Amino acid sequence: MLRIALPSLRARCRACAADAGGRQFRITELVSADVAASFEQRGFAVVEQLVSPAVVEALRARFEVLFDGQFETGTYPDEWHWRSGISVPHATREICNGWKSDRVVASVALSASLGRLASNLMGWPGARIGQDDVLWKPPGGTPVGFHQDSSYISTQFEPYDGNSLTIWIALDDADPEVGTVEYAPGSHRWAVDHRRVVDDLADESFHDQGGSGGDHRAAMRRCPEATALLAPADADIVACTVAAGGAVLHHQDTWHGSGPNTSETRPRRALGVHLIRSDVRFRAGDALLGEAGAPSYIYGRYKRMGETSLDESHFPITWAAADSGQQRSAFLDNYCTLPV
Ligand SMILES: O=C(O)CCC(=O)C(=O)O
Repeated sequence: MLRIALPSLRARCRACAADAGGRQFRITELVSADVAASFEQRGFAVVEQLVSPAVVEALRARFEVLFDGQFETGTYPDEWHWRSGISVPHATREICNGWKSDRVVASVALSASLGRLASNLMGWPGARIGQDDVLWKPPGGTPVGFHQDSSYISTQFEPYDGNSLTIWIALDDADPEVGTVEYAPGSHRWAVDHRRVVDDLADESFHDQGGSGGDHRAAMRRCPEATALLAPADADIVACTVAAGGAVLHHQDTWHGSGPNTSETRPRRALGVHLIRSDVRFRAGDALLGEAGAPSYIYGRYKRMGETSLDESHFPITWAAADSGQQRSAFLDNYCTLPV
């Protein structure tokens, strides 16, 4: 059960911060009671105007640069799916942990505002980045296979329940034509079989773009609840229409993915920010030693041998409550360049 102090939630923005050119950078910190209620009941919620137009413009300007392999910090991102001249042009493009390569991406993904928003919504003492996703679905772009973020994020950490949250920020107007994010409402309450989702990780991954007969929702259909609870022909699936600068928040166990971009002209760019509870620990076990239960390959490579604490170099704390005994990782304020 989520610990949401509904009466204390109210729509509020940080005071606008402007750069030397007078552009106003802003990220919403708190969400309305309606958003919190939708998140709890349906497993996702739309937040209009989460970030200001200046933030959208600043992020959009990094896409060509990043996918061209120009990494401002000199550090490669942890994953870089799609390269100009090599990859299929219409494949959906993804960079994971762009925050390590680009300080504009870092400014948003590691902002205290998003960490505070997540912590208030989830009842956490603080938030860390789990990973970011720089997502670019070009005109004609391929679908994203249905999955639960818990299958590759939450299952790596303890305690499991409610330990991660995704904030998907639209950088173009997102609607069904361009393959916006789709959700199975209420699927965060379906039974979660940890062993199954971890074992099936390869099949259910983001990049399984409908291989099973061209159906990008195929992985979800293996859940008994998908047949029992969804209306025939997936009539219950919700494809969220979100204007650029708006966002969708989703629960770690909510089944989601997206269809193809059927537009011939409109790209669908987004920044996914996957935040985790600041006081989680890795599951015990080290994969290199062949130990049972070890974290899987995506996150396990950041685990220190023989211990379960998280390294702030990979999982910086972006916001922490004053009484949490933790604090925002010291290096972030010098590292992040946008005034958000
Ligand atoms: O951008 C998409 O279509 C899917 C994004 C996603 O799976 C996520 O942010 O968790």
